[in-house]
Amino acid sequence: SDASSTEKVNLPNGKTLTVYTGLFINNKFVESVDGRRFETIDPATEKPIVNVAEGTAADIDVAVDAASEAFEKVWQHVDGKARGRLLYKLTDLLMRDREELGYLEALDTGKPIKSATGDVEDAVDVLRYYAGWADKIHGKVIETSHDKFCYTRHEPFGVVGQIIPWNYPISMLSWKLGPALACGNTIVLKPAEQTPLSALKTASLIREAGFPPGVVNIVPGYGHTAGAAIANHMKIAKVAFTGSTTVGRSILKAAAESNLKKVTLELGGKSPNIIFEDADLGQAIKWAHNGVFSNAGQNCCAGSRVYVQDTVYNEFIEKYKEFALSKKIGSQFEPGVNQGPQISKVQFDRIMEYIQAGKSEGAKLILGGDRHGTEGYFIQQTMFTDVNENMKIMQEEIFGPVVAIAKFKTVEEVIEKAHLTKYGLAAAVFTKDITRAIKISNALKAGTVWVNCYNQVNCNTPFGGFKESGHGRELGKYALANYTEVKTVQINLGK
Ligand code: TXE
Repeated sequence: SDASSTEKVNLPNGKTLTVYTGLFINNKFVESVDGRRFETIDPATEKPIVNVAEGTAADIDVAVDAASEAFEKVWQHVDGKARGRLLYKLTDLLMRDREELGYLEALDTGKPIKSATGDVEDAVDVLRYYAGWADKIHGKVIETSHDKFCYTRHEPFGVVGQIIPWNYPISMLSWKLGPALACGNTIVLKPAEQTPLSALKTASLIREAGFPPGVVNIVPGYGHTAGAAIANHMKIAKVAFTGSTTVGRSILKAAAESNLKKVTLELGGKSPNIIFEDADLGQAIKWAHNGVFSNAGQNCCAGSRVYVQDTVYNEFIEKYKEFALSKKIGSQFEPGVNQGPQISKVQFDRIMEYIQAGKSEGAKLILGGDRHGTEGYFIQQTMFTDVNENMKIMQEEIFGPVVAIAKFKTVEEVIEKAHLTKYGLAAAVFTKDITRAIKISNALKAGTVWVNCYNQVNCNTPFGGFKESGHGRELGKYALANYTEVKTVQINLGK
């Protein structure tokens, strides 16, 4: 029974949630090998929610064995149609429990309940999309010569490892589980230590949907222990990671030094958002705000460098500030809240250091710059102007509600400046001139370019980074290539 692995948690809005707190291995919630547990906290109150079982390398071994046996004995014999049906069943259960999952996600991440519930719905979209792919994954017949018959098969790897971050816990879960399961792999996944709860609740639904034991294993734990064990594991054939560029680099190293497992990485960004004088300024402001402040700035594709053409610069800044002031900061369950707390004390401190760096390097603070309130990891919406590309706040990913606004004159100048970071995840351009929009989109070194919008990510459009923002693409048909090996079969029909 799960009795020892669930707890009741009361929410400020009077609701009570059942929270799963064990490691999920072989369709059972279990304690960790060494019995350790760690706290997950509510970032709006800084108070612990529950203690969750803490997986370490020994638990990853157990989970990999489970996943490996499930692959060999069961999952590789389950055809695409049946895999798709299981994924669809899971999405039905996620929709059934959507409200509860939204509350759980809001509680664990601090994000407003509306955003959290939206994330659950996005995750369902992604899983449904990949459910549809499960029976459409196949190779090709390739003509070679008249006395040969040659075809390819797109085969699953077997056991794949997946490590996800805390900014969009349930979305990241869906981006990882969907394509891996559609392609027929079994999984050992580690959620971020800050946000294990929605993944564990989803685990209970995976079991309820009827996935065979061992197909999906979810092991909460820390990065340097459980995460590193996944990256180093000799029996994991592929690892997918979303998180910091520093850890992404260490995962690539671990893969190189262990079994050369295949690696996909979705890492940080410092995305430029370019606004021309002919843009619809009201629209540009709305999107530029959403671009950096949504999810309290904890967004890998955040448009944290806003470049505004000199002729509309002053007007833009005034209106941008005014728009920001119309937004409300507060805890998850307060009505009408737009921005919640940062995820943790560590992130809060890191962001405050960046704000300090901005000030001491001579940028002009025109809004915010301080904590919001007295309890919880809330930070005011913060805007800097008078910045240049040498400043820390123009080079490094802040991952908080902080935007740097710069002025430019010409297209050539702004493209050159846009490229002066090591990242290349996303970019945006605002203009009514279609030729200019297309030429700039072609020129920008970024995995996604938005024109007259921001943060538009769909389950069927590829997402990933140029340069040090990552390896490979997630979402869309492109993601399937990350979860299959291609086998060429040559048959001799002659002598
Ligand atoms: O990330 P970590 P952190 C960026 C963002 C943020 C910074 C630090 O700039 O300020 O990273 O955040 C696991 N081996 N992004 O420290 O450490 C960890 O347990 C294997 C961008 O939280 O990269 C968690 O599950 N795994 C980003 C996951 O990696 C390890 C989202 C992410 O944590 C590990 C989050 C190790 N040695 C942060 N160390 C995005 N691209 O969206 C940690 N982990």
